Amino acid sequence: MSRESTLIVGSYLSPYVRKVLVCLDLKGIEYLIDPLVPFYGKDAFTDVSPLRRVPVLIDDQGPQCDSTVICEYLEDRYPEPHIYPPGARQRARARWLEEFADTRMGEAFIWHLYNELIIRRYVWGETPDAGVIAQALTEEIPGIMDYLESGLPQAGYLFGEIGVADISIASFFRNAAFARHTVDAGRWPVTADFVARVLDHQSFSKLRVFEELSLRTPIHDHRKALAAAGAPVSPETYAGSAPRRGVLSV
Ligand SMILES: N[C@@H](CCC(=O)N[C@@H](CS)C(=O)NCC(=O)O)C(=O)O
Repeated sequence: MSRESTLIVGSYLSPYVRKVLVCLDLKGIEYLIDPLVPFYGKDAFTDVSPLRRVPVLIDDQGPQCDSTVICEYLEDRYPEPHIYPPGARQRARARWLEEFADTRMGEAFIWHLYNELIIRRYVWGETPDAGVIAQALTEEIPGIMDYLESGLPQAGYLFGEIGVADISIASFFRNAAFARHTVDAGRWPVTADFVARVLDHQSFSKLRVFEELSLRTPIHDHRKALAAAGAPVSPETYAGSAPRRGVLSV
């Protein structure tokens, strides 16, 4: 597909958008990106994303919402190279780990850490809730890390080639790093190595320059700065000027 025919709506700072961008790259699908911070979506954003969440993929088949739906759509439409493993059992395991990452890691790493420290401050101008952050750091994240440590491989990826389960898990650690949280490699050495290995894959590492630029640039200047840095920014945007609260709370 040509670059012009696939549009991704969503910021380089979202772990769910990152997951889709890495999968697109692995499959060799070019795309344009509207790097929308979802709270700034104008009315037309609701038409393509009823929950007002990113990512959204829009192509000749219309809009698709939700990173899991999008990755499965990509796998169905462009099977090679595969991002889900073969066989019912392994596929189910990969989907479970993707779900664990998107739901449980999303809750702790995004809503209770990144959202408190970054979104609350820079989108809403509010003070982070120290209690929510402490609970994430002392209870939620250690529980997640213990679970990952017992199931991740000591070398390579989860199911042979890199795939959606590796990508979904590793993606959240980028946002943890944006919130200045790093894995305690002494306590969770397998997970620390795994995350470093996956994030080092070129489909992740090529996004770094755009992530770091987004982090240090005021939200309204993201499009201009990213286009100047060579990101494939779309000519049109779903962004409006004022932020509004999301549809769901987590
Ligand atoms: N299950 C969704 C979660 C997407 C999601 O929560 N995206 C966040 C950005 S990291 C968002 O759009 N938040 C805005 C909101 O919830 O109002 C997926 O996998 O795509």
